[in-house]
Amino acid sequence: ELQYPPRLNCVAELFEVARLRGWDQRTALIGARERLTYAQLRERVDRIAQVLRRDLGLATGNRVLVRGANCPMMAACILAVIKAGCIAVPTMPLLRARELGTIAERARVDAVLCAASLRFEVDAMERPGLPLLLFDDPGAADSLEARMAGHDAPFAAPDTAADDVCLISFTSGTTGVPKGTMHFHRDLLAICDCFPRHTLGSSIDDIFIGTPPLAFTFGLGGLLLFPLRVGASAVLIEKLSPETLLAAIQEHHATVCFTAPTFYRQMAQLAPRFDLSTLGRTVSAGEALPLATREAWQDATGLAMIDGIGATEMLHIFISAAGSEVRPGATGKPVPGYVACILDEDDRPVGPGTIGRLAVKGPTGCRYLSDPRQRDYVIDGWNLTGDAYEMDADGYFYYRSRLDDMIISAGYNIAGAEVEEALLHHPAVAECGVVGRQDPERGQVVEAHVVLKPGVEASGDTALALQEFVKAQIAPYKYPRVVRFREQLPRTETGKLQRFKLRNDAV
Ligand code: 3SK
Repeated sequence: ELQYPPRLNCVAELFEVARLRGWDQRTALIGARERLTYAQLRERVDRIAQVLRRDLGLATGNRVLVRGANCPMMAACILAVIKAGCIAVPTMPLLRARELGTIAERARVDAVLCAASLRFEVDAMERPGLPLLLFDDPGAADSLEARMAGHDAPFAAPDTAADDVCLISFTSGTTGVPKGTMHFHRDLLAICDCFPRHTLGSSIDDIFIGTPPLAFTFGLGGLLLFPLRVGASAVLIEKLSPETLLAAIQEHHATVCFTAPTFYRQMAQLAPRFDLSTLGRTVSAGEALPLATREAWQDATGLAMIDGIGATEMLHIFISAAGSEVRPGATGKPVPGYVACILDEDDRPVGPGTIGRLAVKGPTGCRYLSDPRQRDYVIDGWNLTGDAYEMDADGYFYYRSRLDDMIISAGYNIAGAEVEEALLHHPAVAECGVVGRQDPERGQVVEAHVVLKPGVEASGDTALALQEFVKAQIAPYKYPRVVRFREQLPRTETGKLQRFKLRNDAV
């Protein structure tokens, strides 16, 4: 059982621990243009917090939308909003004005902190009177940095409760309808004290690196909170590609990497060109990890992947496995602090070997911001993540599909992920997504959307070869009766495949 004091500001607590443990001169954040020690980051956070409270007149509980790519200033803004007793509403850099406007309205934001290079969409939001401060805007008269210069550190955090909301994280999920999820001060510490402590095994010597935006809780935890909790360093990369990530791992001697399966799949091909010898742990989340990707990464680097399932609603990873606990094909076991079970359609737990709805309980949980979908997500204290899973007799959990991705064809239940897994083993396939297409005879048929590797012809013969290949690997009734070739697949900004767009032909 995790215990936190009833009065708590999680950011003040992170920095106080860092000060008491003597980490002030250690490197906290490494960006493209600057490197900050713990003391420098704390001072920056304190100055921004004072701008928010004193210049903008914000009060405890006010909400601040933060927009920027992964860089030390973006990290400092998120931390400062929370330390100021306000609620951070971080947003993904690729969001457009309409999406930002919806978030600003739903979260009832009181101010905006935005990287100057991303201001265009904020300006286009048309919310007159909403205070906006820009950062990374050299030479501007009224930038955030100019305001910060007018304040002295240190800043004493206002009194907040452990279960005051400090973060509203929006998820468009894979359905495209955004939901705000609210998280408490104690939640942000709890995720640091679960997965990284018990499964990942993070330490002060670690150098964290990866791709998820800080505005996505996968990145907020993995690239900011987890390192800060143990006195480690994080490399924040603004311009990401498989090559730049591999080069940065080599340059900064990174030890822990967080990214999604698609990135690992691409990196596996390029890995032999880089010295990745410092890398000890590679975490995959954000999407189910296909076995083919796990194997390709392991063959290329010798590293066993740490798979994990998390959710914005749960803040971070709650089922995972590392080291000798890894069982290929399984996501893992509940991270210490969490419990999980499989429920049938009547919300009754089922035993090993039966596919059902994943239910999870732990120190974090779903609290939607005024959304009727709360009723479906939390039942009797259990969070229903929307995933179909199966447990084995040893307590390992196996991903089967998203519940709404289960294809029912001629009476068979077919998990799209299993067909994707089979297709990904074919050497011509770069990426694929499998959905059910309505069919008058079979109810639904399996439809595969395939991105081919460069040089492979998108022809009827290739489609036939893929169909035969799948039939040879898994039960033949699961083969894709329809194969459609695509230049690319529709993904959310966090890399999740948007199957609803494939189903609706909206690609
Ligand atoms: O959405 C996810 O898949 C996820 C994974 C890990 C940590 C956090 C999140 C939201």
